[in-house]
Amino acid sequence: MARRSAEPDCSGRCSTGLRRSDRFLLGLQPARRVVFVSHVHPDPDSLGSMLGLAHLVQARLNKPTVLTRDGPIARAENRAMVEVLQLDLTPVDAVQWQDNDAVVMVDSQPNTGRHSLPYTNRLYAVIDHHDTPGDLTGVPFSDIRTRYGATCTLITRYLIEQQVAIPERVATALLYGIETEMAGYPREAGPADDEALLYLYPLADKDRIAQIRNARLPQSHFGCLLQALQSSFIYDRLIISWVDELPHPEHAAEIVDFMIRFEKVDWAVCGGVCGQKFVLSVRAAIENARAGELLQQVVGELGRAGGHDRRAGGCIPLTSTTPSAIDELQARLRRRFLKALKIDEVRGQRLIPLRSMLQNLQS
Ligand SMILES: [Mn+2]
Repeated sequence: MARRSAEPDCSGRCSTGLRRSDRFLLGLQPARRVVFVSHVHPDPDSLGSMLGLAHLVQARLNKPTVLTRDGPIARAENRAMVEVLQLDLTPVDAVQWQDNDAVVMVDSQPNTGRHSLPYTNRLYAVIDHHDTPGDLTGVPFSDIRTRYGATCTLITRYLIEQQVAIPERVATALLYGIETEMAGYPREAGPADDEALLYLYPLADKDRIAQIRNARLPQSHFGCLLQALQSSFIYDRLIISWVDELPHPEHAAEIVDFMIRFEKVDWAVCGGVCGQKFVLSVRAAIENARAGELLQQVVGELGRAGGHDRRAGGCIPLTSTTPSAIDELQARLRRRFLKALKIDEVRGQRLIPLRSMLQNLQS
């Protein structure tokens, strides 16, 4: 198993003897309020990280905090997390900015195209674990640990370092945040992630976790899934599924999470139109897949992409959503995926043969 090795400087003590969590808190002293931001359509790792850091700031500095969301939260489990844990999230474009607000970005980096925060000049800190490097110029504090499976792991370490007691609600959010980042096989996790999970488990509300994990699905999920199954083509170890219209961008992620379990493939790609954008999601079932880099290469100048070793997402702004324009884009992306994965451009094979689809229609 090529597990992630431990960070060489785990304690993060620098020459001043301060740990990273000390420096993080020290720099927040002049702030009147701390506003937490993350990437678009925040996921459990973002939500857990914001909640965990807000708890640290309240406990250690006794300052008011604001948790935000950038765009809607669509995935059923993520919506359930917000409801079950009663997370109070302010839409990022509705924040009443005040002088002396310090902004802390978690699970994302500035200028990666993954957030719509207009005030990156107010950024005090960036805390993240993504491979997708952003522009950290002028940001006083940053802690980027790409070896960690989750940003929540890093936040849990801050709380342990600062000896701050973790209440049940915060522990539940952090645990679920780490757990979702480690879904799939092979896991993208290391000893630090497992340590954090062990620490949080006795503190978390397992019934609430079960409630979130088994969130009820909207009707649109099944329509997208059917379209994806009917459109899926297999090319060697790759399966590509197109959905005409994605009511929520996160349906693409739900579909690849499902398709990657197909025993004959190592790569699953799903794409579909969501408003004026073409949304892409990728999963890999092999180690050192570098899915984030692969998707960046495939999307190239057409849009933006990023992610991790085995999971990636991207989006392409559309100038036209006519069927022929979408067909053309799909064909282009398919060619690029095949090229990037060094798969001969042969005729793909349908996952579900047309014959059986027609039989179903007739009966
Ligand atoms: Mn994350």
